[in-house]
Amino acid sequence: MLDERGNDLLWPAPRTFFGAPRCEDLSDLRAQVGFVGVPYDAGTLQPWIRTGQSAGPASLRMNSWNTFDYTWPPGSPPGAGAAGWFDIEDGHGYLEGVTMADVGDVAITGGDTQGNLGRISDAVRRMAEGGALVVAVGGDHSISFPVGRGMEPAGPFDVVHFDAHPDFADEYWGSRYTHGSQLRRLSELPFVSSISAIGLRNCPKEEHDDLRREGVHIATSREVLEEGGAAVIERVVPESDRIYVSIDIDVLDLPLVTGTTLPEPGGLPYRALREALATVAGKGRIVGFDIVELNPPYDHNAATARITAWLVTHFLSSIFGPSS
Ligand SMILES: [Mn+2]
Repeated sequence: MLDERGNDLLWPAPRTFFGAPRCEDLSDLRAQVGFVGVPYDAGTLQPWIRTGQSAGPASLRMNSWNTFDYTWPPGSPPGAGAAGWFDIEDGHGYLEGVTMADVGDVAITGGDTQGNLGRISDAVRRMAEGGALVVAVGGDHSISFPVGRGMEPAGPFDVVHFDAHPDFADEYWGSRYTHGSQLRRLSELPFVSSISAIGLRNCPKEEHDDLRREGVHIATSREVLEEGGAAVIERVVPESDRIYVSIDIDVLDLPLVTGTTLPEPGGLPYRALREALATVAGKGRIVGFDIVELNPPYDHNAATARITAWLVTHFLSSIFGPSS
C-alpha cells in the first residue's frame, strides 16, 4: 500500500528475505528464485560444537536490507519483479525484473530427524519441480543433504561445496546425517555427478584420503589465496550443464564470520569468495544453492548476517548477469 505521495505506507511483518513477496502455497510458486528457510541445527556435532544455526533464516531475513532490496527504490509495478540494485564498481544494475518469492521456513519438529530431513526434501522438491532456482538458508550444514536430495527434478547436476572443512565423514559415533557428513551423503545420490570441495583448511587426513579416493576435485584455502578466486575455480571445477552450490560461510576468514559455528583463521577474503562464486556461475546453469552455518547467538553485531546477505546478493547477481 502506498501513501498519497506514492511511498510505501506499510511494510509487511515479519520481514521476508530481501523484502521478496511471500508465497503461501508451493503449488503457486512461479518465481524465478524461491527462498526457503531451513531452521534446523540438530545435525550439529553437539556438545563438541555449538548450536544456534536454527535462528539463521530469521536473522538473514531481518538483516537483508541495504544490500539489494526487492522493492527499493519504490514505484515498480506489482508483479514486475525485483527493483534491482546498482553496482557502482562495474556501473551495472543487477536483478532488475527478476521474480523472487519467500516460501517461509520448513516445518521443523524437535527430535524427528528423518521426518525433518524428509520435509526439507519434500519442500525443496516441490520448489524445484516448478522450475525455481532454490535458495535454501540454513541451518547447519547437514541441511545440504536433504536439500540436495530434493533437487532431483533439476538434476543430474554437479556439486560445488565451499567450506573450510571437508564434511565428508561417513559417520560420527554412528550418526550419518550430521553437519560433518552431508557432502558424503550428497556424493551417494545417483543424480549427483562430480563434486568440488573449495576452501579446505581444517581437514583430517582420513577425510582428505577419502576425498581423493572418491575423485572429489579439491582446492585448499591457500590455493584460493595464492591463485585467486577466479583462477582456482577455472582450474578445479569442471564445465557443467547444471550445478548445485553449497556455501558454508566458515570458508571466509575468521574475523569476517565470528557469528558462524566453527570459524577458522587463514580463510578467504570476501572478494575472493565473491569472485569464485561468479566464476562458478560461468561454469554452468546454477539450479540452486544453500548458504549455511550463520549462527545468530554468536553474531553479536550482525556482521555475519550482513556478509551472508551480501553473498546471496552477489551470487544471484552473477547468476542472472547485469540487467542494465
Ligand atoms: Mn560445513
